[in-house]
Amino acid sequence: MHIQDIPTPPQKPVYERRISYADRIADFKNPTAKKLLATIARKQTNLCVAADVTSCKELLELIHQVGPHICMLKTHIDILHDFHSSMIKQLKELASQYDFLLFEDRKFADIGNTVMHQYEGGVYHISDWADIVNAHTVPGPGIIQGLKKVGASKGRALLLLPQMSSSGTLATGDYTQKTIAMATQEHEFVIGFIAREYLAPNFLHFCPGVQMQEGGDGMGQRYITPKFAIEAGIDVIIVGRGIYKADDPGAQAQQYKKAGWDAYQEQL
Ligand code: S5P
Repeated sequence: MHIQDIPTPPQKPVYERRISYADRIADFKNPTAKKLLATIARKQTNLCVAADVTSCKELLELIHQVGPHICMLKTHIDILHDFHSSMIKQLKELASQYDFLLFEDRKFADIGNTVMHQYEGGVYHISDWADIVNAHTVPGPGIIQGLKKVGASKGRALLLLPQMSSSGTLATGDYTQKTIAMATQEHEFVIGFIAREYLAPNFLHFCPGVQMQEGGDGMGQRYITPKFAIEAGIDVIIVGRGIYKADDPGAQAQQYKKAGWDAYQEQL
């Protein structure tokens, strides 16, 4: 199909039934999706920590605290003020030691040729270490083609953003539906969505903007609770400040892990 032809999908399906993480492994061809689902089932955690700290030391300390309780660590590698390339080796080793996946929240947003270079090269060589990355669909489906060229042969996976957690987001309505349609055309490489609710079958749904109390941060972020997110059909909750700003991030991660897992089990 020509990349300009994006069919509009049918009405959003209603979230009906929770299928266990383990039982969904067979639904995916993408090895990263399979690995993530197996990790969630094995460690009994649907928690991803958003590690938005700004120094390498803080990042490494946080990983040692939360590593045992998470299925995935989400990074913004470009906010580390003292980034050095040896961090990548350490990140990979810790991901293996604590058994979690790495998600670089790069939110690519340019034409295919540009994102290809941003994903593969530059300072961060993201495709060498990030199991999962994400992309906005503003440029159209060419962005998926560019990322796929680099990531597919390495078994990597892509998430799209049909929705955002922030107030006033433009990612609603037709934009949301067209993004889902783009994902459907690339179902092997695109494994899921950043979303606030269940959007489509056979995709994984990752929800940021989660804290124990509903509310906001005064800069547009909108928080829902782990239970609310899971009940809305979310598969992985993403928690940043709710964990890394806590006095004891390890203990706090355990609380979120329990909240997310209990809510999931109640649905089975
Ligand atoms: O819509 C979104 C998408 C993302 S990936 N809203 C978000 O907040 N995020 C990211 O999730 C954001 O960049 C940050 O890293 C994390 C939320 O952090 P928190 O501190 O508000 O929990």
